[in-house]
Amino acid sequence: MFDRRDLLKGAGLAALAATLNSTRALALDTVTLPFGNGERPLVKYPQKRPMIGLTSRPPQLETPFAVFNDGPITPNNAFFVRYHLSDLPYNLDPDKFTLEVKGKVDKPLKLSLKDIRKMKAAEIVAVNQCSGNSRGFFEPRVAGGQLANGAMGCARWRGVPLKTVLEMAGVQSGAKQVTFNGMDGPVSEKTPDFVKALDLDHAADGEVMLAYGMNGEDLPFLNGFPLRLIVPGYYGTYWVKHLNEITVIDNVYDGFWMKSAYRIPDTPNNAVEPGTAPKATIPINRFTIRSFITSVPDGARLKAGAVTLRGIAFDGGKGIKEVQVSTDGGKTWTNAKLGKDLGKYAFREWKLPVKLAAGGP
Ligand SMILES: Nc1nc2c(c(=O)[nH]1)N[C@H]1C(S)=C(S)[C@@H](COP(=O)(O)O)O[C@H]1N2
Ligand SMILES: [Mo]
Repeated sequence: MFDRRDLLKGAGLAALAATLNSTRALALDTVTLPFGNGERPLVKYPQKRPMIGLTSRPPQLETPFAVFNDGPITPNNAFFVRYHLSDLPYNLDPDKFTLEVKGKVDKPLKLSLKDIRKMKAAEIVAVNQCSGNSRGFFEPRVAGGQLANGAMGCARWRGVPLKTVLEMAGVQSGAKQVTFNGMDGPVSEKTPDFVKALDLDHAADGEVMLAYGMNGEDLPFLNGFPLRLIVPGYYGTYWVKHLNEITVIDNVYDGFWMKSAYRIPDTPNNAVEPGTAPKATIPINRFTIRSFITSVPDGARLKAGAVTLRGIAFDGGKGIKEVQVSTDGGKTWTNAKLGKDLGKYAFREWKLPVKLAAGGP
């Protein structure tokens, strides 16, 4: 619809705004996700290939699952999109963009994109996954976007360690947390702005990153152009997009998106009996380990005999050492062959030739 140079000039953003504000023309087709009320429009947004549309204001897009069988890196134009608030910064000018670093620091900073790009760059391959990924499969249903398994993706992120910037600003003693705010906002004054917080130790661990690059390109607008936070191993909720405000604080941040939303049960395995509410909760944090078969669509029928199963696995940062596969309901297990190791936060591909018995799941 427009190219990256236009986007950088700002002209593209106006086109983007126009497109995003008239979503009716975008539906190409429909897809049916494998659970009740799973019909979704297939929609085309700027810088994206046809994606599964969840909402249009704000735009929320799920990756068609077949993409995950193409390799361990999710292409930018297929990467999922999640927003909470509909006032997106369509009119941002990357030349005027500034990142503010303030609060309990000796030297508050205002950094331009140029300043940030001049600093020593770091790269990390890491999975971004929404806390609500796969929510549509829950029984009983839970409130929130009814997503299948496409609210995740793995990319090579490029930027500067947050640690570097915090050191430049000089964090004062007594500081406890760092908060992150992006340029998007609510359309009603009553809706709390989307602000997230990390403990200072975590924020300054050298891995948490201010990223401007994704798979060798600028971030797509809908994935946080021109700058976003990367929190390897942690759920996407912390990966604040269009990030322009970092505040060091000496208390525990109690804004809505930390104190009330994105909380999980404070129980072993963070689990409760389905349909019950936990007594105490904590902020959601590291990914739970997961593994997917990507070569066979959900519900597909296969012929008995030889077939090679392929998939991906990832976790919150220990790294995948082994994937085992069972084709007999868990009676026996065989080690799959792992693909290239792209780092402990990346998708790890696996494959295994198996012989399927005639009949059965
Ligand atoms: N500014 C801003 N950043 C945000 C959000 C948001 O609503 N606004 N949503 C978060 C959530 S919940 C997720 S899962 C990730 C999704 O990142 P993506 O849209 O690039 O896939 O963005 C995070 N960063
Ligand atoms: Mo999310």
